[in-house]
Amino acid sequence: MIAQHLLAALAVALPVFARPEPDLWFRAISLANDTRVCGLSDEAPFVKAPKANPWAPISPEDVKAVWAFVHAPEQGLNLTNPTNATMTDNYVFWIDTLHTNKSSVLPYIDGTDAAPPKYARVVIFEGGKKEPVSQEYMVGPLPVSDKTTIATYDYVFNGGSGGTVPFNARYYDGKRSAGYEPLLKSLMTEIADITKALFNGTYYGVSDKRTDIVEASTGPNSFDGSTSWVTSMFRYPGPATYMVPLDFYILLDTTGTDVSKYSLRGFVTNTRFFTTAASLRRAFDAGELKNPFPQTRDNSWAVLDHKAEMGVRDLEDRLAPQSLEVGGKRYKLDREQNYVEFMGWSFYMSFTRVLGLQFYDIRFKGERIIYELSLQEAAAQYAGNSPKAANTVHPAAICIFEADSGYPLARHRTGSSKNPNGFSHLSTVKGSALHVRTVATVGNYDYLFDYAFHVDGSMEIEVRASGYLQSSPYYADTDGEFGPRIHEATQGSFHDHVISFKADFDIVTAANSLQRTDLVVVNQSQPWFPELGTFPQMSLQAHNLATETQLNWAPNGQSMFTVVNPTARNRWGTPRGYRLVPGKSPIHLSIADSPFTLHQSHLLKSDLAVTRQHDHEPYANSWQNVNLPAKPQHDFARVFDGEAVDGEDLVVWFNLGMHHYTRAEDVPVTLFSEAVSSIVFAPQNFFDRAQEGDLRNRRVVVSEAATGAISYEDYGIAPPACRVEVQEPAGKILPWVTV
Ligand SMILES: *[C@@H]1O[C@H](CO)[C@@H](O)[C@H](O)[C@H]1NC(C)=O
Ligand SMILES: *[C@@H]1O[C@H](CO)[C@@H](O)[C@H](O)[C@H]1NC(C)=O
Ligand SMILES: *[C@@H]1O[C@H](CO)[C@@H](O)[C@H](O)[C@H]1NC(C)=O
Ligand SMILES: *[C@@H]1O[C@H](CO)[C@@H](O)[C@H](O)[C@H]1NC(C)=O
Ligand SMILES: *[C@@H]1O[C@H](CO)[C@@H](O)[C@H](O)[C@H]1NC(C)=O
Ligand SMILES: *[C@@H]1O[C@H](CO)[C@@H](O)[C@H](O)[C@H]1NC(C)=O
Ligand SMILES: [Cu+2]
Repeated sequence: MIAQHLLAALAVALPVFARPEPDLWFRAISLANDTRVCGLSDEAPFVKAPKANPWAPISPEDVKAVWAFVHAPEQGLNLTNPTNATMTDNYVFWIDTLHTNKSSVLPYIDGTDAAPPKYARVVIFEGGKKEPVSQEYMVGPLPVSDKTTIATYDYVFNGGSGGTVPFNARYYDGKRSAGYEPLLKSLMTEIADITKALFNGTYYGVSDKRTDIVEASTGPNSFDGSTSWVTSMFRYPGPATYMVPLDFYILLDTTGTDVSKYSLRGFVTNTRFFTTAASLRRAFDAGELKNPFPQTRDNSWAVLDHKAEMGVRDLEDRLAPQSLEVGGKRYKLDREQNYVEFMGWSFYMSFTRVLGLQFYDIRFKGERIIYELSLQEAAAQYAGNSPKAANTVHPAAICIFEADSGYPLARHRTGSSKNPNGFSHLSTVKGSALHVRTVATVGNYDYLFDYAFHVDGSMEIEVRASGYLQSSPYYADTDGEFGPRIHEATQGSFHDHVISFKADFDIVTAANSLQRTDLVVVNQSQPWFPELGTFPQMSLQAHNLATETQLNWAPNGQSMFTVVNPTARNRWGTPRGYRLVPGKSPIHLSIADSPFTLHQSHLLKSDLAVTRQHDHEPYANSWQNVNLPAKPQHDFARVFDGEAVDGEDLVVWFNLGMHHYTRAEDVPVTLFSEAVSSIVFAPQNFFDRAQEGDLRNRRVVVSEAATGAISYEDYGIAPPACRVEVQEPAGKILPWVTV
């Protein structure tokens, strides 16, 4: 194991020479015989964060105190405990940490001001009001004291209604679903004989023992909050329920709080729409409804587990390679402050319920690169379906580790040993990165977010998705138009995933510009080649974007986008910057004007955007936009009001994602290996030279032709004299799944 790990770094040095350098091999092998055990599970060294983390999530005690504060009768909120509440009561939906204003953080983090006060963000579903709404509040300062007040949280939403969302557009939580369940139950009971005959399944209500199909509703539930509806599909239950959908849908009108007014909009099956149970029955009685591809009740084919029937592969009984921090951990942590230092990098982290993991004050060698890096939204748009927004990331699911890059950071051989007096000089530098990794299970998919801090000062963000397709029943007549058939009765619905991020770059200072450098072909003539006349040449034409704008990566990569500090120059006089380098699958949403996403998530419709930083514009989106595509609570498009961004505090927004061209290999689940998208932020004249010369994890081998002597330099960095013993953590979690 250890030998394998070292050789990944060293193999590059060896093939140049006729014989392997004996010392290297010996060191690698001798590890196994050492008596001391490598401290692989040692704690990372402690480092005290320079300042207490001003972005930290509010404590559980604060959440409890805020809970008590809003429930106190003197607040007049007339709240019912959620355990007992129905959709027509007022109850707390969630309590989270309020985004801290940058303007109040900077004087603290960069100066001598006190830390800004913390606030809670509270969502209260106010179904018990005369005009029922969902309302966001801010409660603070925290901890709760007699100075604490409650106010509506309006200033981050530009849709015109602040933190208020009409009842009809409110998120469908369990209590809202319970409101339409009686109607669903009665309609589905009325046609139980039909669903039984067609699909061998019946729905008599969610808690009825005879029910053997599950209802799953999809958003949006409203366009503008004036009406509300439910679109439900049915599936067989089980661990792989997403993969066993039935060709049966029901649409309900669920406008308002009076459930006696809820009604049927219609049934869909056999790609026909029936507005009444009677018309459905007529078609059924006439023998017009069919189920040519019966779904299987056996989920086992779609469960992610070992399939012995697929056979064995030679040597696959051996443990696969592992990534081990054999030299001891090379990063330091202040766990209390969520602060990390690694090879010149430093940063703080925070979490919120809505946005998950966030990074703040990302510096390299003491200089700020990014003030805030945060996820904004994870959306999926289906061909013929609709988006689901992410709103939960479990803060415990975070992992920090350093790993081999899998390639040397740099390598070069120079000189020649053919010349009798010559020599050959081979140099390689170890490549590695600190990874901060988090996995969020959002419905049918597990998203793996990986933030890699490379030793050269570049940073890579990568998102992978694995999990069940929101598959559809197989329709023989669609000819793969919406995705291929992937099982007897299942079709893999083609769809887009788009995941948006905010990167508030502060290259050295807050005053930055987004520089666009176009690689253009120009006609030139060169006096020393008169015979060529004019001929095409490549040239670079750079300019800073003047105002807020949304834009796309250029075809063939013929534009470079760099966030620069126009007044900070490197030694060679060039503005210091970080380049935005599109990585794997740099895409945006395919449909710009779908009614299901109309004004709901404008950022998803371009690759990039640049805006001016404002305390009242911390987000690209609102989590409650999902049911307001026609009249969003927050419309990212409205942020673009012509403000200047050249030499200003700017924010870059970008998307990762994939057009999910579904395939049979999405069974049982989509693979992380293929469902991946990434971006790199790389120094672009930020420094005077590459950030590798100060690394001692490198090897230089010089061979002299005349004497045949080989000299070897390891800069004192040798493998530790210890024996690797992998201890499986409690619960038999194997090393490769402890992400
Ligand atoms: C390590 O120990 C094994 C088993 O005792 C022995 O066969 C092998 O030669 C030793 N290797 C070295 C490099 O000492
Ligand atoms: C829920 O209602 C029951 C019956 O009225 C009551 O006994 C109980 O205390 C209530 N629970 C909460 C958490 O308010
Ligand atoms: C308090 O809320 C309940 C619903 O939970 C509602 O019936 C009642 O009218 C409300 N009281 C006031 C004073 O608004
Ligand atoms: C019909 O569904 C039931 C479960 O409700 C199952 O036990 C039975 O095997 C199914 N029949 C067929 C023919 O699939
Ligand atoms: C270069 O000159 C050629 C010949 O005159 C012309 O066809 C071409 O369009 C020119 N290209 C550019 C980039 O101006
Ligand atoms: C943050 O800034 C906004 C806009 O200037 C302001 O309205 C708001 O009160 C500030 N929030 C806090 C918690 O200070
Ligand atoms: Cu997908």
